[in-house]
Amino acid sequence: MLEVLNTGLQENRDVFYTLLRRLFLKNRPFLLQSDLREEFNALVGEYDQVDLADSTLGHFVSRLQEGLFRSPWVYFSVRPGVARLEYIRIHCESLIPDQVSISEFLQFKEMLADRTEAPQPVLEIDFAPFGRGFPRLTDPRSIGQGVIFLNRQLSSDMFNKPHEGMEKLLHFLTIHAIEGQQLMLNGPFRDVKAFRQALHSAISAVEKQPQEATWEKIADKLNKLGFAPGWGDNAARMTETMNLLADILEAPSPSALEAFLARIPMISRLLILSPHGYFGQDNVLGLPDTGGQVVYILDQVRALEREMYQRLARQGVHVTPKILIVTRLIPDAGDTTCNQRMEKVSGCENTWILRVPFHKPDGAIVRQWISRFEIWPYLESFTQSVEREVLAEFGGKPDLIIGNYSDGNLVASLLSQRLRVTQCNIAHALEKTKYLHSDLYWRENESQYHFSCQYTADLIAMNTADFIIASTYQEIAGTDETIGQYGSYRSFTMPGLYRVVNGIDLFDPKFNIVSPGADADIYFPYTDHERRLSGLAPEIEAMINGEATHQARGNYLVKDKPLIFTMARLDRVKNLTGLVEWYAASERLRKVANLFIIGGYIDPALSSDHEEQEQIRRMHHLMDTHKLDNEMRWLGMRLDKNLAGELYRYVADQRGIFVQPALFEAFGLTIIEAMASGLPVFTTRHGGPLEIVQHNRSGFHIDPNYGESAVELIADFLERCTEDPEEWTRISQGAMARVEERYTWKKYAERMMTLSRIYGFWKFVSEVEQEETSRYLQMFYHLQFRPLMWHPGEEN
Ligand code: UDP
Ligand code: LCN
Repeated sequence: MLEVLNTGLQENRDVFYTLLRRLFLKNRPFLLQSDLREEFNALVGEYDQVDLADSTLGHFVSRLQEGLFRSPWVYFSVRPGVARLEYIRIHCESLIPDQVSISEFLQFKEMLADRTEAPQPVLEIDFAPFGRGFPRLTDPRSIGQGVIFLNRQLSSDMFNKPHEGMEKLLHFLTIHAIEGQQLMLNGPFRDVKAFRQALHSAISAVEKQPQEATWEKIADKLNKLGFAPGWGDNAARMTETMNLLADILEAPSPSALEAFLARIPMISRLLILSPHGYFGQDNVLGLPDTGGQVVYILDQVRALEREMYQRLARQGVHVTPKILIVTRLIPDAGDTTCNQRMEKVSGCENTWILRVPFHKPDGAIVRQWISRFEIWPYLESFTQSVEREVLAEFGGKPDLIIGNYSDGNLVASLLSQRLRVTQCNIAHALEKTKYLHSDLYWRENESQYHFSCQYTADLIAMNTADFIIASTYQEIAGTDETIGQYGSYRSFTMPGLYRVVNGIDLFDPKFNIVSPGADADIYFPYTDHERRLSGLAPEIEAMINGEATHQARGNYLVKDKPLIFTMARLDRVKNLTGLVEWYAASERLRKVANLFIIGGYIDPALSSDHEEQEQIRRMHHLMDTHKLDNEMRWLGMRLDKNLAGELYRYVADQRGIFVQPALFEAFGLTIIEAMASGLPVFTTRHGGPLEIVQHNRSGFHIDPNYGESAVELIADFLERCTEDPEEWTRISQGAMARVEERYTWKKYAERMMTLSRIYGFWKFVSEVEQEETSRYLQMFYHLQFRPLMWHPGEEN
């Protein structure tokens, strides 16, 4: 981008000079992309030069990410494209730009934040050297398709170094066992050549059998040849699997390797970690820190268990899979089941929620719910208890550990390092992009949010993970305009603590996009009359049109207007109060629709979360000031899933819409639930929803920072629909089709099980090389994370 700027300067030096002067006049050390663009656009208007916006300078400005200002210097971070960042500094008078390193850029930033004249010595974190020698993607468009790349890499390694590659594969198959049962091969084989001969003999032996013959029928013969169970549940399947391996030995191809590895029975014990919040099956959704992650995991395990059963059975392995979801036991759990140690997951055969309490340093159990921002001090002893309990419950080690969110991923890191088990991370939402400058001004936020712990834990967890599942592409790499959630961990600084110059490599093949689904048994189209739960209609009618109670405020005067519906945890970032403000200010909206909100409590005294309490008070304040009680209804209650599903459909029956106004939304399960029900959605363009919804086809994007435009868009649509009902149907059908095509748990489970096998194999073949990273991360954990864990005054 330096060259681009130089050309831009040759063409429009005067404009750039004026731009910098104006930016300096703002007197703000840190300017964001929006500030920089806004000022440039104002200049474009003044200069009245049509082509200025399309000039080289215009292009440069459009790629600016951030500007740091301290006279006479300006430092810019520039984003030439997705997943790329460059740093340029320029003297405001001489206008001579030069490229600077990320380290220099961050040093300058620290000086501005701390108002110092010289950079302070601080630990610099750089994970890049550990990645040397490991394969990396190169095309940003391939980010998030790591497994495809890895397969290609593994098969080409085998092709180029056949002897070494085949030896490793052979070794892997020879020591492979689940639940103590030897599978695939029991050898011994002198070398690869000897194995190849044995494989061909095995294939001819199996081919002679009737297609449906089981392993037991041929076991004697195959055992003698060095084979163990796991090849298939009948002769036909065994032949296929053996032939896949024969193909790989002959000429390894990515597709054969993926197909073969996907068949190896590797996963029968699955450990899922989700410590924070209220993890339960009833009465919890909408409580603080308790939302999509719980829904995601409960739906995920149902799909995964089914897939695990099927895959083991197809390979002829008679083992009952078991899944444990480990969360925190909360003795004072209100009307939830979070005080029970074990809870079976309904709809599953052998999947359990196992709850393990948090302990204080004196050994006492922590009795009450604590915010996800406050749980860091408890995780280490929690991990130790979890290890003990899980080994006992499983009767051995798990085959795969899946962490969820920052806390679960940290525990997953600690456990998988100790037990040497494949680790998968799911972030759900990384907090860093939600709060502006939360890294730079970490000290200011420390007492409330403890971001220093959280970001350190995130760095450790994402670097120890064997693979990472993201729900969307933008979660990893962002868009043309915005940095992705993982992207925000590439380089950042927490002044006085440490500076990160290479925190995570977005081109690492560990990243894979596997999107969650909406439970198709619950969230189905409003047109599917046969499955509708019509018995719930009176309850829903009372929820919408009933009297005001301790759980409901507002009562519609005109009852037949379509509803603008939203439902979320009452968290500031969800911006439900923002939606109320937009509605209150818009005559047009108030005329065509009523507003219906589900979230939090009506009585702030019932809430134990300070952010939620503040939002509850704000909601009341808005309803009072704008006199909304006749046009808006707010419910502070938890719905069970069936009721929620029927409610979406009920709103659709009346040609309503669903609005998701969050300032940032990592993914947004409510959005796909509403869409699956056939409800047109208007959803924030900040985060995953931008990718879920195709604007004006399966819903609409709104920008919560520009409430007025959002309101116009919604009002336009609702007015259009009154004139032409087909308009509503067009978007409704688009929404249902989109979910069916992209967001199903069946697809999720198939992908997930294949990935866990391929990354499991990759971990096995590359374990020795990863030792250095692991040692460095242990040091980072002990020297950085542990001292941050306890906060002054909290030890007791
Ligand atoms: N939900 C609910 N009742 C509420 C609030 C939320 O049942 O009062 C459910 C909602 O149906 C969805 C989940 O909780 O399944 C919220 O997930 P989402 O991804 O939208 O947001 P999160 O809370 O995870 O940020
Ligand atoms: C957490 C969030 O904030 C949501 O955006 C996601 O949909 C949810 O987790 C499930 O991954």
